[in-house]
Amino acid sequence: MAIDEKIITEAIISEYYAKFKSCLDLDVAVVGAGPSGLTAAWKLAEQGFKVAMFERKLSIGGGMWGGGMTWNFIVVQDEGRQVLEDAGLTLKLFKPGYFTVDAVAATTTLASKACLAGTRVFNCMSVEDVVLREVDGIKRVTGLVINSSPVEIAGLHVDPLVIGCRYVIEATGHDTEVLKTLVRKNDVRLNTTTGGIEGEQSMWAEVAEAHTLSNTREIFPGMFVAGMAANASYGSYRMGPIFGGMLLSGVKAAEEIAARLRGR
Ligand code: 48H
Repeated sequence: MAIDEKIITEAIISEYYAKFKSCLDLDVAVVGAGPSGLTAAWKLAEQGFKVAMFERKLSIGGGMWGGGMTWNFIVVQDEGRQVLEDAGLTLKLFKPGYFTVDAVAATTTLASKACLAGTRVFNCMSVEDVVLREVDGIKRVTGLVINSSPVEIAGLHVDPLVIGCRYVIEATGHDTEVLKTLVRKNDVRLNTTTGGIEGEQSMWAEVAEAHTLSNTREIFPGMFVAGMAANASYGSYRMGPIFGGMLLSGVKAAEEIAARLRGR
């Protein structure tokens, strides 16, 4: 077959343009493609919601690839194990209640589930701000301000573009970067005890895992926090390379948002 490079270029332009254009009005925009964001995107997209995921890095998967300290296995407790089994992974019982799974297999499988369910993935895309609107007298996040990661990395002064959404899932991990921007730039009060971001505490895996789930909620109208960002926002602990909480947090964010979207 003769190959025309211009057709290859045209194919990429057309496909990307169509994908981007289809994402101007989303049901859910997920920021951060770590385990919690991937799980939430998978669970929402498989129900038919229009979901896009924005990830700064070239690869999706966040902090799960490297297991603990680059030793690439993760641990999952009884709670949360089902999520990986539903994705098609086989876990190995290490000791009662503790299961192991290859970190690369877990990351690629979750990424595959999210993509195959219909999530529109924008890797190499950084979220630099949110869109705020007053809806019925209440300020609400109604979209994301996005820019190409190479623009961000090069420090180029290039204006961003915007997508709209009913809900944002803030799944940016330890840094809670998008939530921090919302708080820094606007006179807003979060749904936390202090009204601000309470900050992450040191290691206490058992409490951290339970809190990851209870802290997964709508922290500001239109914005849910999930995964490590949930604990960092509500002042809870870290847990190291045990991932049940991350997975269940993604499931919970998806369930709560799906219920809201259906009720509207
Ligand atoms: C676009 C962004 C932006 C931005 C960040 O850190 P993650 O893996 O997030 P979680 O919460 O799903 O999983 C946390 C887990 O990996 C972890 O770190 C654990 C369990 N730690 C415990 C411990 O004790 O240390 O992924 C977040 C993703 C990353 O891929 C970032 O690149 C991305 O979000 N991201 N993407 N725009 N502004 N900020």
